[in-house]
Amino acid sequence: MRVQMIAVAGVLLLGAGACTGKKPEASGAAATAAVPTPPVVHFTAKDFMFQGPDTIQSGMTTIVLHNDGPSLHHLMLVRLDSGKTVADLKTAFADLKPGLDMPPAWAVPSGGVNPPMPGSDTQATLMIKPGNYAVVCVVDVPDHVLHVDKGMIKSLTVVPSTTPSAPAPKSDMTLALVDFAFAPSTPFTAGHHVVKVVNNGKQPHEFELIKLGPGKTMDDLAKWGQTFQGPIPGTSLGGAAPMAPGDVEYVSLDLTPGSYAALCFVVDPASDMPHLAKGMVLPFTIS
Ligand SMILES: [Cu+2]
Repeated sequence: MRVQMIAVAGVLLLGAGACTGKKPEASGAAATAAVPTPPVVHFTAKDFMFQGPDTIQSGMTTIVLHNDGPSLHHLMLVRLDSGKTVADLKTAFADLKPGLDMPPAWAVPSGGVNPPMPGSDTQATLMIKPGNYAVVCVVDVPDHVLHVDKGMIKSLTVVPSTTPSAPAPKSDMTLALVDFAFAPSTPFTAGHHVVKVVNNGKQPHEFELIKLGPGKTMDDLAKWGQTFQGPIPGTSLGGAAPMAPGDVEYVSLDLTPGSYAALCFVVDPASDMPHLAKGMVLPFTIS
């Protein structure tokens, strides 16, 4: 993940060089107009705080999340409407009853990056509109206290970009999120994929990808999911943090043989049940 991140940053640096008037060396490749790459924004999650920029520009953006751990953390963007502030959101989260992880209607889940394992990175690319946002972590492992209530909330101002947005990344498969299931356009296969994640549901949904550890089963994962005690029986490979209906996000994955599960932990307000308990689990195997 680190290597990939550095490669992306390298492309960005090349782009920045072009903007300051430095010309790329003449070559066959230089004759073809380069497709602009979305800018990369880096955040670090720690127990229990975020480090990252206070202001970014709008447009297609790649968010890289580094987890300094030791806990699992994700990064969810929450757009604040109706003049509400990060302080209002803090209060709203503190007032939620245990088990509910979704903020009130004026706080719009706007995607982000699902958890990397401690010491690693995950990333996602999405169109970010101008506005006032909070960056939050609503993971509640291991004691059912939301990390946002332990300090993992930070304001992020998105100002209108002065340059045209980079185009969306090229995807090779689509993963539709519906109420309450995952609907991939093609089966997941080994290798590198850019997955276009689309929320076609009426509720917010997320895509969390876990690769089961050797000898571990879906039963082990379900048991862990009931109590969150002990280490996760696998590896969190990230994915797309909760997105509003209609939202689109692009997730890069490198898949190797093994057993996997796609999960959505968003809570259904009608039943107070996490979507995974309503069927939003997709186990799959790559041979
Ligand atoms: Cu869901």
